Parts: sequence; structure tokens; C-alpha cells
Amino acid sequence: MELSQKSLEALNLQVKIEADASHQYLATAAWLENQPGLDGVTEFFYKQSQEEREHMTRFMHYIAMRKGKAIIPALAQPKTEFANLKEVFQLFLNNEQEVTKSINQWVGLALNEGDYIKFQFWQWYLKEQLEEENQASKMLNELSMIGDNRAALYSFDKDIMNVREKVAEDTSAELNHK
Ligand code: OFO
Repeated sequence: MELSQKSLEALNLQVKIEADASHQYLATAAWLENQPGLDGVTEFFYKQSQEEREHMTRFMHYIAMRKGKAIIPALAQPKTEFANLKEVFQLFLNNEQEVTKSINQWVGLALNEGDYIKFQFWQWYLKEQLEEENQASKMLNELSMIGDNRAALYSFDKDIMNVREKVAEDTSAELNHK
């Protein structure tokens, strides 16, 4: 089943959105790596950047499988300076909320076109977005509670990759009614 022109454009726009997200998180990781004592958060954003790139290539493979042509976009200039960690995670949350909005819109398009194969393809991304928004919100809440407490910030940094996994597992369990 060939993609409609509208769907092809939507998928290619999403390729760009994922590429920009990957680039932004890479720039975030670069800033974090220059801050003292934030090895865990740095690793988090390198990993996040890598995942967004995988999301992008997943779209590209899907476009090719549906006999379309993926377009590699020019990247937007990412934000490279941050005032503090809260700003880092606020940007993460805002960005993921925008990505979710965009994906929701494409899910609607797939349904309107009666393209249930594509509708099914999008489901994985919806779950991923829920997971990432949950991670960003949880981390922002924790940072609000931590405030200027350096010992708590040390633990936050040490524990962040475990929290990341835990939120992902909890989101999957919630969706699967476990
Ligand atoms: Fe691509 O997962 Fe979020 O943005």
C-alpha cells in the first residue's frame, strides 16, 4: 500500500523533528559535560540523543518500506547554553510535548485516510512519547524538591539512569494494565 503524498510529507516532517530533537539533546549533553559533577545527567542526554536518532532512522526505514523517499533535512540550531539543570529539563519536557502534539496529529491523519497499517506504526511512538514526558516531569519535580541541596543533587545525578529505566518500565506496565 503506497503512502499518500500528505502522509509522505508528514513522515518526512517527523524525520526532521526527530533529527532536531537528537541534535538538541546532543548540544545539551555537550553543555552538561562541561559542568562539574553531572556525569549521570550527561550520560542521560547522550543516550536520549542517540535514541532520537534511532527514532529518525526508524521513520526512514518505514518510508522506504512504503515505497517513499526519505528526505534528510537541514538541522535547526540547538540551544547550547543553560542557566541551570531545571532549564535543561524544562526544555526536555517542552520539546517532548511538542513532539507528542505532532505525532497525535499524524495518528489522526492515518485514521482519516483509513491507513491502519500506518496507524499501527504510530502506536509505538505514542508509547515512547508518554514514557519520555513522564521521565521529564518526574525529573523536573525532583529538581524542584532538591533546590540548592548539593547532597540531594549528587544522588539525583548518580541515580538518573536507573530512574529513566524505572519510569519506562512503569509506563509500559501501566499501558499493559499490569
Ligand atoms: Fe522521538 O522520542 Fe521523543 O522526541
